[in-house]
Amino acid sequence: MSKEKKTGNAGKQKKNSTPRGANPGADVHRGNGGELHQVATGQHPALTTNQGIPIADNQNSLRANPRGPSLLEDFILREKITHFDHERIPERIVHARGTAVHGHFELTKSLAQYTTAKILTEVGEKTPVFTRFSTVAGGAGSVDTPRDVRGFAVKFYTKEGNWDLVSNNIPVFFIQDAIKFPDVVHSVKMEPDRGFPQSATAHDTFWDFISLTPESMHMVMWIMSDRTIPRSLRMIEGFGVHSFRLLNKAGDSTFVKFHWRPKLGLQSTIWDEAVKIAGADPDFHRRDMFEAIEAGDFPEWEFAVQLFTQEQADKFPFDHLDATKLIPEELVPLQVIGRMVLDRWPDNFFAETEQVAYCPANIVPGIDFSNDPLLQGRLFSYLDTQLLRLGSPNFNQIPVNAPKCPFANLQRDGKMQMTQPKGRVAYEPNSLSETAPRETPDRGFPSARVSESGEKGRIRAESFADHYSQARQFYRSQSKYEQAHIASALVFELSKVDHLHVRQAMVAHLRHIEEELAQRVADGLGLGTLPKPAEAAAPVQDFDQSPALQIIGRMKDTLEGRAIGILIADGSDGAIVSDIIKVAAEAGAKVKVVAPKVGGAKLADGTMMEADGQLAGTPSVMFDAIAVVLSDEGVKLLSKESAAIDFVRHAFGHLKAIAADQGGRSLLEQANIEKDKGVLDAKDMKGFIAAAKTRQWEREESVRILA
Ligand code: HDD
Repeated sequence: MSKEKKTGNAGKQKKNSTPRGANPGADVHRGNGGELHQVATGQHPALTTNQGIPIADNQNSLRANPRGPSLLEDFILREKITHFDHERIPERIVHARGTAVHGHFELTKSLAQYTTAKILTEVGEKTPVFTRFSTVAGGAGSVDTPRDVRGFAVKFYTKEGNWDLVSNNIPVFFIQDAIKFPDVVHSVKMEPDRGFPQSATAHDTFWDFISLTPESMHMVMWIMSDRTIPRSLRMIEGFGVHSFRLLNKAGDSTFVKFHWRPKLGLQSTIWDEAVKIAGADPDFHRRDMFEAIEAGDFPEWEFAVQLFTQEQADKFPFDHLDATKLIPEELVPLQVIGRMVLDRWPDNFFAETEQVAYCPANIVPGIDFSNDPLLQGRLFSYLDTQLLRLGSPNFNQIPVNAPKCPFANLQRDGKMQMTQPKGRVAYEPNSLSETAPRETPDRGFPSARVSESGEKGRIRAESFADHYSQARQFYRSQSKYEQAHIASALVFELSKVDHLHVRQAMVAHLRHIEEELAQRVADGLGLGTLPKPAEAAAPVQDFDQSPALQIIGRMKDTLEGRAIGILIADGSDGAIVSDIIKVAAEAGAKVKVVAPKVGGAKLADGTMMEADGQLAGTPSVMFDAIAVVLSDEGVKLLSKESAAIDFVRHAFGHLKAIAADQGGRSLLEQANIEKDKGVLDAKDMKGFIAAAKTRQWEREESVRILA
C-alpha cells in the first residue's frame, strides 16, 4: 500500500510549483499535450492492469493517430472504464448513509449465571467490534442531520463467531409485524411519482400511512422528539429493541434487552439548527466522528442489559414481544456489564463501511431469539438483502464480514469464491476425509427449549392492542421544553402534508396520547375544531412517568466532545482570545477560531492569528457555544457582513452560550440580541463555561413561537 505524504496547507504552495506528492526530476515529464506523466521509480511501484501488465501511459488512450479515433483494441482503456462502470453496488434500501468505526468491547460484569456466551461471561476480554451508525430514509449521499432515526449496528467478532446487534437509537419501532416493513419504508422514502422528498418524514405518504397505523403512535412520539436530531453520533443511545433470550448451562432461559449509553451523555440540536447544519456541512456527523478518532478522543458507550423472567413478563401491563413497547428502566433497572470504545477509522470506506453486512440472525451460543414477530421477519430479511447488495453467498469472505475465529464448513463454490478448499469431500457425513469439519453437540448453537401450541393463523395477539399508553407515558415524562419541541415538530411535519384529512387523522390519534398535545398541534395547524378521537382498540392506561426517557435530564455536565467557536477580526484582543482558548480547552472543548479570512486576522498587538475556519463557511451551527472578540474596527467591518450577524443571531436562537467583549457586544446589539443569563462577558470565563455545557432553555420562548 502506498504511503501518502503529509502535505501542508495547499494555500501555502507557491504558484506553478510541482503538484503535491510529485517529485520534480527525471521521474516526471510532460507529454506532447502538456499533460503530466509520473514514472515509477524507487518507492512507487509500477502501475499495472488487473492482469499485472505494466502500463506505460495512463494519460492517453490508444488512438489511430494523434488526433484520430480511439481504438477498440485498447484493453487498458476498456478494463479501466469497465471497472469504473461497476464501482457501485446497490445501496441499502434503508440505512444507506452510514459512518462506521472499528473498536473493541470489554466485559466488566459476567452474566455466567444467565448465559454461556463467552462474550458475556469472560470479564476483561476485549472483543473486536465494527460499529456502523446510519440515518434510515436518505440515500448514501444524503445529509447527516435530517430528522430521522439513527441506526446503531455493532458486529462483535467473538471467539464463538460473529454476533450482530443491529440496533437503533430509539427503543421501539413503527410496526409490530415484519410484514408491514416494506409499507412503512415505502411511505417514508421519496414519493414514487415525483422522486422527493429525500430523507424526510415531512410529506403526505409517510403521515398517511402513519395515521392509518395506530401501532406507530409510540414511535411517533420518539421521532418527533429531539432524539432524531442528535448533536453527534457520539451522543446517542443504542437499543436492541427486541427481547432476546440468554441461555445458561442448564438450558434455562432469561429474557434480555440490550442498551448502549454514551459516555458523553445525550445531546441533541434544535430543529432550526439541524436544518442549517445540513447546508453548512452535509457530513457534520461523519466529520465529527472522524475528527474525534483522529484526535484520539475515542467515543465510548456503556453496555447494559435489562434481565427479566417469563413470570415477570407475564405481569407487565404490556407485551414485551411487541416491538412498539419498551420496558421502563424504573420497572426493570439497567445493569451495566461492559463498555465499547471506538478507536480506529476504517482504511477504506467502500471495503468496510459499505460492504459490512449486519444480520440480526448472527448470534452466538448462549443467546437466542424471542418470538417478537418483527424480529422473526428480520431474521429472514438481512441475509436476503446482503445477497443482493454484495452479489454472492460468499460475502462472508469479505474481510470486514469474516469471523475472526476459525470457521469451516462444506459450503462450496458460488460467485467470487476466494478460498481454495482441498480434497474430494464437500459433504457430510463422510468416511473419506480425516480432516473435514464435524458437528459439536457439546458447544454448538443450542436453541431455547420452548413449547409452542395454539391456533395457526394470521392473528395478532390481543396483548398487542394497546397503542397509546406508552406514547402517553413518553410524552408525559418529557420536560416542558421537550414537550414543546414534540408539539412543534408535529406541527412542522403535518404542515408539509397537503391532505387535510391526514392532518386531522393524526390529531385524532394525539387525543388519546394527551388532549393538551392534540390541542397544541390543532392550534398550530389552524384546524379550528378538534377531530373526534381515533378508534382505540384497547383502553388507554396511565403509566408512571419515566424520567429516563428525557434527553435534557440525561445531558452530561461536560464540554468534552463539544466545540466552541471564537469570532475574531483584525484588531481583536489576543489576550482575551488566548484566555478563552485555554479555559475552554481545559474544560475539554474543541476550540476553533473563525475570521473573515482563513489566513487569519492581525490582532491588536500586531501578531497574526491563524483562523481554523472562514466566517462564511463556518457558521455558528458548527459550535455548541460561541465567543465574539472584536475591536471597534472589527465591529465596523462585520456589522456590514450578514454572515457575522447570522453567526451571533443563530447562536442566540439556538440557545447557545455567548461570551463577548466590548466589541463583541456591539455586534450583538447590531443583531438585536438582548442580554440574558447565557450572554456573558468575555472575562467571565467561569460563567461562560458553565453556560456552554448546556443550552439556554428558558431563552427559547423569547426567540421562537412554539406550538
Ligand atoms: Fe433493519 C438495515 C435496524 C427492522 C430490514 N436495520 C438496518 C440497519 C440497522 C437496522 C441499524 C443498518 C445496518 C448497517 O449499518 O448496515 N431494523 C433495525 C431495527 C429494527 C429494524 C432496530 C427494528 C427493531 N429492518 C427491520 C425490519 C426489516 C428490516 C422489520 C425487514 C423485515 N434493515 C432491513 C434490511 C437492511 C436493514 C432491508 C437494509 C440494509 C441491510 O439490511 O443490511 O434488510
